[in-house]
Amino acid sequence: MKIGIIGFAGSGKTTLFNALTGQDAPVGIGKNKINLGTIKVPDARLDRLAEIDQPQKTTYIELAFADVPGGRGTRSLDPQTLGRIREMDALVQVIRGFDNGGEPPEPSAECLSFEEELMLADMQVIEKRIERLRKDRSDPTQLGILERCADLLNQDQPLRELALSAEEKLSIAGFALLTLKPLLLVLSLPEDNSAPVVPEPLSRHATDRGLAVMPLCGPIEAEIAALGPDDQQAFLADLGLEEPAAARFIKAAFSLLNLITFFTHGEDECRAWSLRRGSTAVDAAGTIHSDLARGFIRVEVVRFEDFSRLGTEAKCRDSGVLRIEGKNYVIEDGDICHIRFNV
Ligand SMILES: Nc1nc2c(ncn2[C@@H]2O[C@H](COP(=O)(O)OP(=O)(O)OP(=O)(O)O)[C@@H](O)[C@H]2O)c(=O)[nH]1
Ligand SMILES: [Mg+2]
Repeated sequence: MKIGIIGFAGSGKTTLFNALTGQDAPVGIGKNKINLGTIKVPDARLDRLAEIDQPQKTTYIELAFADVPGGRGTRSLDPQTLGRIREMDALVQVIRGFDNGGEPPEPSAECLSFEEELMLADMQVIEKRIERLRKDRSDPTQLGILERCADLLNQDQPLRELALSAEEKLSIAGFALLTLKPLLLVLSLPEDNSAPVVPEPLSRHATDRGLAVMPLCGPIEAEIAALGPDDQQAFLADLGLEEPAAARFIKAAFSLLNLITFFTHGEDECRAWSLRRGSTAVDAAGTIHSDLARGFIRVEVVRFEDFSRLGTEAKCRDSGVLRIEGKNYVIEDGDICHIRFNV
């Protein structure tokens, strides 16, 4: 899962990147370099599985972050930056809410003007394609979808607002449209002790768009991330925070992307996998390996709670909590899956 940290220059992207990954990438405007990092998603259920199985390897879900530098000025999204953003599965837009000695922060205006840039970029891609399709008439269905997209953008609405079926989404997936990507807003706050409040205009805009806003103070969170676990707890308690930014962020990202966790386990490896809510057993198999999806026969499913209580697969089988499901079974959060396949 690739998450792009985007926003205008100096909004606090690299600082957030450091807070999430625990890295020490240089902050300051104009460090025109992309920073890449991953975090493992802590998972108490996976820890419990590993405690029971004592596998050689325990593999957590990983989130990959790319801190994409913002250019200067208002038209900051050059083709190279846009190209990088297009590769991402989800976007986090950082909005400056702190004073930097220059222009006072205007979170809501900043949010809108960045959104405009993304919409403009989408419009350029769409218009070009529409023009071609009108000429060569090769794909009337796609043309229809893109015309609906263009109408919406002309009304200053991001494409996320458009009700597209899964099939329609697939038909235009190749364009990697930016305002179709799931988006989380992060408001970077002053380093004083004031409560983390999202100002009214920004929260109204976010509500209108159905977006969540996560307020945080980047430099403080980056400092916390750099501490060891014990010091971290003391520091957080001092600040009245329950969890570091990374943990809050992971929850927000899972809910934004509508993800659930399922598990596979054995003597070799205990592993957590992320999956879109509503996905089937074959989708889960495909997440693990394309061979498993291709040769899928059935899946044996045990709920994490049952396995944790009973301790072995044999006991789960004997007590009737191990189920055999077919390819259309909808995977639930916390399912432990053993996929039977034949290729
Ligand atoms: N008070 C406060 N200062 C911040 C916050 N986030 C970043 N800063 C400060 O703002 C300055 C710029 O932060 P960066 O994280 O480098 O900004 P950026 O968005 O990566 O900038 P570019 O890479 O040029 O696009 C640094 O001096 C940070 O310490 C925040 O949440 N609160
Ligand atoms: Mg930066």
